[in-house]
Amino acid sequence: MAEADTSVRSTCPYCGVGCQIDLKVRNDRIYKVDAPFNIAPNFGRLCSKGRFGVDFVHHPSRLTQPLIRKDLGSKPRQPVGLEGFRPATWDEALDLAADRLAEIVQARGGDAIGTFCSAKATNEDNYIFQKFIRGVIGTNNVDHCARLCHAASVTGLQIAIGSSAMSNSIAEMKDLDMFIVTGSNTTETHPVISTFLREAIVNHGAKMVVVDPREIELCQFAELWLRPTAGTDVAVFQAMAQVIVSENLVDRDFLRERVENFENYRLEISDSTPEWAEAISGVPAADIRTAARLYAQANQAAIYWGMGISQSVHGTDNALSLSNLALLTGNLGKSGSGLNPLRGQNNVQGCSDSGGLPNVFPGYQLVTDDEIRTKFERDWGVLLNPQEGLTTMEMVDAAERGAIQAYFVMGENPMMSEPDLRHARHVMEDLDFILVQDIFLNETGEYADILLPAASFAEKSGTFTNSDRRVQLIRPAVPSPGQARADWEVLCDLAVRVEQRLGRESSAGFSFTSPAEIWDEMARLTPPFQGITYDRLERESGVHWPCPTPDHPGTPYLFTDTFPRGKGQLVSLDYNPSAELPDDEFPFILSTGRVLYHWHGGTMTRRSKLDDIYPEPTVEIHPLDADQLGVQAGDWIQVRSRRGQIRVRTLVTERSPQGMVFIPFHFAEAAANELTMDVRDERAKIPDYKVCAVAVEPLAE
Ligand SMILES: Nc1nc2c(c(=O)[nH]1)N[C@H]1C(S)=C(S)[C@@H](COP(=O)(O)OP(=O)(O)OC[C@H]3O[C@@H](n4cnc5c(=O)[nH]c(N)nc54)[C@H](O)[C@@H]3O)O[C@H]1N2
Ligand SMILES: Nc1nc2c(c(=O)[nH]1)N[C@H]1C(S)=C(S)[C@@H](COP(=O)(O)OP(=O)(O)OC[C@H]3O[C@@H](n4cnc5c(=O)[nH]c(N)nc54)[C@H](O)[C@@H]3O)O[C@H]1N2
Ligand code: SF4
Ligand SMILES: [Mo]
Repeated sequence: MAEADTSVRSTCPYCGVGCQIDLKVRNDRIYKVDAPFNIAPNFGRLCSKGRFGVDFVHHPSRLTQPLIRKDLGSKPRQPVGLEGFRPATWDEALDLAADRLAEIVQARGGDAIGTFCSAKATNEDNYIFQKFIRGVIGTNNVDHCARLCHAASVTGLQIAIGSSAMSNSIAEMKDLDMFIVTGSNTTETHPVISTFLREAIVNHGAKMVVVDPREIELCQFAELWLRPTAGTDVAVFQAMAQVIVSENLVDRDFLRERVENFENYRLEISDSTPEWAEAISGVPAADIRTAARLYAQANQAAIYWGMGISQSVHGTDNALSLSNLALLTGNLGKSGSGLNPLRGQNNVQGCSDSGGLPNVFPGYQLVTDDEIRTKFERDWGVLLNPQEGLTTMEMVDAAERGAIQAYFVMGENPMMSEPDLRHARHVMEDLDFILVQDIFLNETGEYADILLPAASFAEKSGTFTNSDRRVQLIRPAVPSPGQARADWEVLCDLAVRVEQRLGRESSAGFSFTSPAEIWDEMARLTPPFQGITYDRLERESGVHWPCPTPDHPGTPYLFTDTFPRGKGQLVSLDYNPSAELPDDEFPFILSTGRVLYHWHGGTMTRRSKLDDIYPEPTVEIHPLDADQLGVQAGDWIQVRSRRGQIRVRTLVTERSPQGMVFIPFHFAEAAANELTMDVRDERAKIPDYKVCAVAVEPLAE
C-alpha cells in the first residue's frame, strides 16, 4: 500500500539565495518541490534548479557503499570509473583510510595532508571536518571552493572595512532606490534574487546600472549598461570615484566620521578621469559620469557583484574599487545600500563561518591568535597547530613539490573546478593517498583510493547559511540510498579511528548524536552564533548572524555604527592589465562561467532532468566573429589555449562582444578548465577564470 504523502520543509541545495522549499514525498521519493509563500528569503519563488533540479537525489548512480580502488598503490595514478573499484564495508574502508592517514601523520606530520571541505555540506559537517583536521590530523590545511570564488572580495573587503560577508539582506532589495550589478549574471546564477531586483525597478522605480562585458538579461532593465573590455573594471570604478570626488558628490559627514585616508586618496585619483578610463575599458566617458552621478545622488544605493569582479588577477583591486565607491558616498550601514558580494554555493558562507578556511576557526577566529587557540585547545582537549594552513591552490603547489602527499576531498570536484586541468591532473597522479567523500563518483573521485558514500541534503538534518548570513535548517525527507551516511557521522567515525592509531584517547570529542549537538558546540565557541539554536530556527525559520544572545533578533544589515576595522579605508588603485592577452596565435579572450540550468562540474545537474534542457557544451561567439571564421550556429568547433583544447557547439549570439567567447564550465566532455590558466591574484590567491587567450577553429568535416 502506498504511504501517505509527506511534505518536508528544507533549504535548496544549489545556490546562496537559500530558498526555502517543501519537498513533497511519496513512497520515499521526492515527486515535487514547492515553495512556502510566507517565508523569507524567497517568499514562494523558486528557479528551475530548486523546482526541477533536485531529482539528482534519486539518480541510480548515487554512491551506495564504500568503495576501494582495485589497483591500490600503483603509480602514476590513473582515473578509473566504478569498474576500477571494489565494494567494501564501512569498517574496512574507514580502517584503511585511518591507517593511511595516521601513517602519513606519523611519518611526515599533518601538514603533509591537504584537505577540502564542502560548501555543499552543512555547517555541522564542516565544523566536524575542520575539528578533525585541526584537532586530530594536526594541520590547518583546510580550504574549500570559496578560494576559487569570492576570495578576492573577502580580501578586498577585509582591507577596506574588516569584514567580508554581504552587508545587507535580500529582504531589502525590493525597496532599493539605485543599485549597481557588476560581474554577476544574476538572472542565471541567483535567479530568485534577480526577481527582487526587478521588482525594485518595476514597482519602486529603482535605477540599475549594469557593468558587464556580456549583454546579460538584466541589461534589458538597466538605466545604463556599461560594457568594459573584460578585466578593466578598476579603471571604470576608479573613474566613477574620481567623478564623485571632483563633482563633490561625496558624503562629507560619513567621510569625516567613518572613513580614513580621504585626503591622500583624493589626490591620488585625480588623474583617473573618465577619459583615462575610456581609453582603457572602451566605456564612453559620458556614461561613466552618468553612472557615478546616479550612484552618488541616490538616497540609498547598493552594489551587487559576482565572479566577474572576484575571479581576476586583480580581483582584490576590483573589490576595493567598489568599496571605495560605497565609502565615499556613505552607502554602508543603512538599509537598502551596502557592499554585497552574492555568495555562490548554498552553504559557502556557512562553510567559511564554520572554520573551513586555513587561517581561522569558526567565526573567523584566527588560528594564529594564542588566546583563541588556547580556547579551542581547552575545549577540544588537544594541542593545536599555530601555523596557518595552505589555501586550495597552494595545496596544489605543495603537492607538486611533494610537501603534500595526500588529499582528503569532501564534496568538491577540483578535477573540474580548478584552472589548468592538465596541470591539476598531473598533481593528482603523483599523490600517495586520496580519500574522497561524495554523493556521486565525480571526476575527482576517479582518482581516489577510497570513496565514501555521503547522504545528500534531502537525507539528513543540519543547517546551511545563505548569502545574507541567514542560518536555515535542512531536514531529512527520504532515506539515504544503500549505506550512505551523513558527512558528519562518517567524519566522527573516521576521526576516532585515526585518534586510536595515533595512540590518543578520544580526546577531541567526536561522540555527537545529532547535528543539533554539533551546532551547540560550535555556537558555544563562536560569539556571533551564540543566540542561535535549533529550537529557534524551527520557530523563526531562519536567523541572520551575528546573533550573540537568545533575545537578539539577528542582524539583517551590518555596520550601522562602526566597521570591524574601526574606520573604513579608502585605497587608491593602479590599473593593471590582465595576465594573458590575445595575440596573433590566440586572438580571442576566453571568459568562463555559468548557465541557468547547470551547476559547476555538472555532477548534480547533469544527473537531473535539467540536462535535457541544456545537454551539450557550448561556446558563445559574436556573429561577426562567426562569419569571419566561417562557422554556423550549431557547428562543433575547437577552442584551444596554450594549455589545452576542447570541442564545443557554437552558439552565435551578440551576448558576448566581438573578440570574446564565453564557455560554461559544466561539461566534463569539454571542460573549460582545460583552457584556463593558473595565474592568481597575489593577495587573494584566486585564479583568473575570466580572461585568458584562445584560438577558435572550425573542425574539418
Ligand atoms: N545556474 C547556476 N547558478 C549558480 C552557479 C552555477 O554553477 N550554476 N554557481 C554558484 C556559484 S558558486 C557562484 S560563485 C555564483 C557566480 O555567479 P556569477 O558571478 O553571476 O557567475 P558567472 O557566470 O561566473 O558570471 C560572471 C559574470 O561576470 C561577467 N564578467 C566576465 N568578465 C568580467 C569582467 O572583467 N568584468 C565584469 N564587470 N564582469 C565580467 C560575465 O559576463 C558574467 O555575467 O553563481 C552561483 N549560482
Ligand atoms: N572555469 C571556471 N572554473 C571555475 C569557476 C568559473 O567561473 N570558471 N568558478 C569557481 C567557483 S566560483 C566555484 S564555487 C567552484 C566550485 O567548484 P566545486 O565546489 O569543486 O564544484 P561542485 O561541482 O559544486 O562540487 C560539489 C561536489 O559536492 C558533491 N555533493 C553535493 N552534496 C553533497 C553532500 O551533502 N555531501 C558530500 N560529501 N558531497 C556532496 C557533489 O556531488 C559535487 O561532487 O568552481 C570554480 N571553478
Ligand atoms: S535561486 Fe538558488 S536557492 Fe533559489 S531555487 Fe534557485 S538555485 Fe535554489
Ligand atoms: Mo562560487
